[in-house]
Amino acid sequence: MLTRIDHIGIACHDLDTTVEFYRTTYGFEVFHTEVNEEQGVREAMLRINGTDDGHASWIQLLEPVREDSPVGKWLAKNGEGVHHIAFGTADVDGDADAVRDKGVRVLYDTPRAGSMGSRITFLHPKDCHGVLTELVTSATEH
Ligand code: CMX
Ligand code: CO
Repeated sequence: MLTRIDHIGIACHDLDTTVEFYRTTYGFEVFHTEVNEEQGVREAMLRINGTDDGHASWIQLLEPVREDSPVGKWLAKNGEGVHHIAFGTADVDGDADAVRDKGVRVLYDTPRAGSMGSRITFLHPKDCHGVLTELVTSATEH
């Protein structure tokens, strides 16, 4: 069951400059940064609020580490902006299967490694009314 908006993923050219914008404009602080080589991103997680299921909602700022990565390609085509939304669930495997059974393309056979030890998968934007949609189970849920 999807229980929260886990995060909004935002593509940017320069992570440090974008982090500084979120800090000075809204007061959001960086909770965590990492490089995810498999996804081709350097990222910063800004914690926005806690949620009813005991987890949190985040802004995920994404800078590509290579041009041929999903975020690199998207930035070249669209410029900076909202890249994806992510719904949180305690059971990413089960929810991915349920969505697949409804005819939506799930991009990975098995969830992969996401931010902060989470497990993630993606739904094809063309099957989701133009929205790249991520499903995520956070580290403390699995
Ligand atoms: N949102 C909406 N539509 C998107 C999109 C996005 N983020 N990315 C691509 N598309 C659209 C394109 O506009 C294009 O549409 P048209 O054919 O109408 O022009 C179509 O999808 C195909 O796009 P493409 O540029 O040819 O890109 P690919 O097919 O090579 O890749 C996708 C698209 C979704 C398969 C790829 O971006 C992907 O695998 N994404 C999942 C992984 C990811 O995004 N990782 C980064 C975030 C990591 C994290 O959150 O931790
Ligand atoms: Co994400």
